[in-house]
Parts: sequence; C-alpha cells; structure tokens
Amino acid sequence: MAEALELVKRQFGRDAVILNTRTLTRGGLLGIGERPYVEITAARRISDLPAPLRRDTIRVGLDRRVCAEGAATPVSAPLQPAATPSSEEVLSELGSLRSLVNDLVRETRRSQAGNLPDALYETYRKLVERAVADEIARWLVEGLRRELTAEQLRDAKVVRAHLARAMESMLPTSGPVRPVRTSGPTVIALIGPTGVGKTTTIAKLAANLCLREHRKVGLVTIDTYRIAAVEQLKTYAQIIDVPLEVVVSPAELEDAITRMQDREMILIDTAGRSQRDCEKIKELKEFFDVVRPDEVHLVLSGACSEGVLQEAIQRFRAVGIDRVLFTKLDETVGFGVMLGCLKKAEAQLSYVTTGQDVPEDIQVGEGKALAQLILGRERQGGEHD
Ligand SMILES: Nc1nc2c(ncn2[C@@H]2O[C@H](COP(=O)(O)OP(=O)(O)OP(=O)(O)O)[C@@H](O)[C@H]2O)c(=O)[nH]1
Ligand SMILES: [Mg+2]
Repeated sequence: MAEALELVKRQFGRDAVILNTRTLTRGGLLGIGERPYVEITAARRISDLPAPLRRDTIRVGLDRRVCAEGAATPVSAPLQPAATPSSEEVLSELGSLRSLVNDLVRETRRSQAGNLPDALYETYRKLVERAVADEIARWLVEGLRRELTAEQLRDAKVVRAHLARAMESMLPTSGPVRPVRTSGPTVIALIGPTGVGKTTTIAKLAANLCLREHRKVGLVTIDTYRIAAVEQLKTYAQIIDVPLEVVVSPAELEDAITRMQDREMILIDTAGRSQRDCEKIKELKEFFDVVRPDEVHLVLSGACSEGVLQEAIQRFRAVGIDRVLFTKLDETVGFGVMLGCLKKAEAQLSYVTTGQDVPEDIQVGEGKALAQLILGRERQGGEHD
C-alpha cells in the first residue's frame, strides 16, 4: 500500500487527493494463483473532483504493472506535471466550496419550506437567517401570502412594513417598571440563568428610578451563594445611595420587605440558577411563595441560542414569569430569537439592555424598534439584509 501511495504521489504530483484505497485479487481459481493488487482512486488536485474523466484509478499489482481505469489515457502514458496552486487558486477553490455548501443548505431549507413561491421563500430564508424560529418564519410568510396581493408581494417596502407590523404584534411590551400599589412598596424580582446580567440590570433600574424619576427605591439580594455577588450589589447601592438588605431565607425576605415599607419600589436580586439545576430553581420558588413579588422578570441573554433560551424559559416557568427582560443585545447576532422566547414565556417584554455601562445601557422594550432590529437594516427599495 505504501508503495502504491508513493507511486500515486509520484505520478499525480504532491497535490494528489486520495479518494479511496482497497486491496483486491485478480485471476486464479478458487484462491489458487490469485494475484493481489492495491487499487487507489485518486485525483490530481481537488479541483479535478467534479470532472470524472480527469479522475484516474491506479492499480498496482505485485508485478508492479500500472493501469488506469476511467481515464482517457492509461496512466502509463506521460502524465501532466501537477502545478502548485497559487494562493488565488486556493481562495477560489474555497469560494466554490463555500458556495456549494450554501447551495446545499439553501436546497435543504427550500424543501423544508414547502411550496412557497420564490419571492416568499427568499423572505422566509432571510427571517430564518436572522434567528427567527422556523415555525414563526413560516407563519409570517403565510401571513404575507394570505394578506398581500401578487403586486404587493413584489414591493419590498410593502412586504417589510407588513412583516414589521406582524412582528410587533408578537413583541408585547409592558412599558417601564412603576409603582403598582396604592400603599406599600411594589416588589420586583429579577431571576434567570447565571451571568446574564441580573445584578447589573438591577443597578441600572435602581439608578434610573432614583436619579431620573426620584423614586424611593430599596434593594434586596437573596444571592448569598457568593460573597462577591453581595459586594457587587452593595457597591451599586452605595453609589446610588439606596438601602440594601441581604437575606438568606424566605422568612428574612418577609422581614426585609416589612422594614422597607417606606420605599415605593423594592428590587430583588437573585442568584443565577443554571436552567439545569431544578433544585436551586425550587429554592427560589420557596422565597416567592412567602413573598410573592408584584412582578417577576426573567432575565435572558440575547446572545444565547434559541435552544438554551427556550430551556431556561421552560425551567423558570415553575417560579412564575411575569415579564421577560433581554440583556446583551449588543452581543446578539440573531435578534429573531426574541419572538420565539416571548411566545414561549407568554409574557411581556419589559426592558432590553445594550451594554455594560450603568445606568445608561438599558431601554424600555419597544415592539416597533425591536421589529426593525430583527428585520435588519433597510436597504434601498425596502428590502432587508
Ligand atoms: N455586553 C453586555 N454585557 C452585559 C450586559 N449586562 C450585563 N453585562 C455583563 O455581564 C456580566 C455578568 O453580569 P452580572 O450582572 O453580574 O450577571 P448576573 O446575572 O447577576 O450573574 P450571576 O449573579 O452570577 O448569575 C458582567 O460582566 C456585566 O457587565 C449587557 O447588556 N451587555
Ligand atoms: Mg448577580
């Protein structure tokens, strides 16, 4: 085999691509007088692959006879010396491979999308590319098909406007947090997976409520798993100048809320729970069974994949989700995931955060703006990227 491979390299040049090797026998009767030989299927260069006539099969027998199959000329005939491909050639090969893969992906999606006309299929494809869940993308294009005339479907501006309206209806928003009780503090808790930005968002909310809206705010943390977590919120509380209570049990939470009766709003920070850790999620529920917050906001990072987000929603549902708050939109690639998440959570969107800066990087969720974000920049003629 080594000898045969060497022969291939020598005859086909050092860019030869080995496609297959096998050891066979030829001649003889019932195993007597058989002559073993090695068959190697190879191409001279990767660029030769789509052209079957330029792909040769070399057979090296024990008698070192070399013959060719499928080639226009036997291999024993003088072979073209293989040229070393230039970097442009390599880049062009990579380009054709990429477009081949893209074509395959497109074809697979095309067949999954059913019998959509080409224009609608393009819209569907773009939606899926922007991380809109397949089922929602289909629903959106079916809506276009149902509600727009053939002429309207050809007008990219009309299509975009229709999609934006449909998406907006799927992005229910709650507006900013505000006191909802006539007496006593309104209690708002932020829950969610680890590291999504709960504490930073609490600081942003507290700073805006205190410094911009001049509300009396109190902070409570039940995140006592890490000293650093308490310290992090303590630092923010000192800077914003609001009281902070650290509690370790549901009873302590109840006491803390009672002590803060002079506050208009109390924001509760919680420890991040992995969506896989059902025990810790249950613990959280025990706190909220004793003191049911007026609003529980599930904090989700927009930078996570649809699957991870859907799993988090599923698990945190046990605690009760009143609002969804998306963080890290500045790191998000596919804004379309927000549609599927709000649908699954059956909750309104409260805020989105767009960076690490406290208190600036937070905005009240706004369906119209988010629909445009999902659709991407508008190109001339109303198309989206
Ligand atoms: N890029 C970006 N980073 C953010 C945003 N919000 C928070 N972060 C960063 O995310 C990291 C984690 O933030 P935390 O607020 O500590 O997250 P957490 O959810 O409280 O984390 P745990 O308490 O450990 O579960 C920090 O580095 C924040 O600065 C955002 O909107 N965009
Ligand atoms: Mg935290």
